[in-house]
Amino acid sequence: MRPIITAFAAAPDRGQGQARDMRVRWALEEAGQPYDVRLLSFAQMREPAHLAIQPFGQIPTYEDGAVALFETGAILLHIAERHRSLLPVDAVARARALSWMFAAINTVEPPIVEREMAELVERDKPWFDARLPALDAHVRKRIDALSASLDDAEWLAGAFSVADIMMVTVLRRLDGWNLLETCPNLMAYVARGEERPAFRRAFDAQYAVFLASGAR
Ligand SMILES: N[C@@H](CCC(=O)N[C@@H](CS)C(=O)NCC(=O)O)C(=O)O
Repeated sequence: MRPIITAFAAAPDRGQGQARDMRVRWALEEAGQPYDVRLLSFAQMREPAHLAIQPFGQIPTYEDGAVALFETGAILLHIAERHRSLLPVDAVARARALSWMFAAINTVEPPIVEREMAELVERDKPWFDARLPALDAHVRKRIDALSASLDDAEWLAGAFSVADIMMVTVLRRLDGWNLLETCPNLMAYVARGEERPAFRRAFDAQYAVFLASGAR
């Protein structure tokens, strides 16, 4: 069975590829695995059929007949385990790549999401301007460490891997914040990811959903 993933019927980012289905689409494209997409409204995301797969009522999910998964870390790991090109074969190198994949979602993404949420729900609050520098500093601490670690390497763990799919999609969330600009190697890293044909196919597929929604 072709995998089916879920995605927003109307993504709040207006097709910029920042919703988390983008990382799943990209992994499937890298793997050469065709897939179908079930588009969900916010109301459908709260319905029992979706909650049975994603208990928090979020996207994306992944179903392939054998498994029904939520959480992009679990989904990308599952895809990578089925398509050897996405993780090193050597056990030690594989473990290192997985460390980076989890660092992307567990260490780098949280302060980025915290800042996004503040922009979204606290922008008009009296404390917002005072809070912003601390939020930025938390993000900067993470990206400075990442930048030092990546140094002049092309990818995080040797050859391109699922870790890079996760990290590049996480860093793309910084678009428009002028925080990556002091780390030229990370800007080049994100650009390298975005230049991959599989990234472009994934991006175009989710952008087509935005165009079809008529919400220009
Ligand atoms: N940790 C989850 C996060 C999923 C998530 O936050 N999805 C967002 C879209 S990118 C969502 O569904 N937001 C709507 C909501 O939380 O109600 C994962 O990595 O899959």
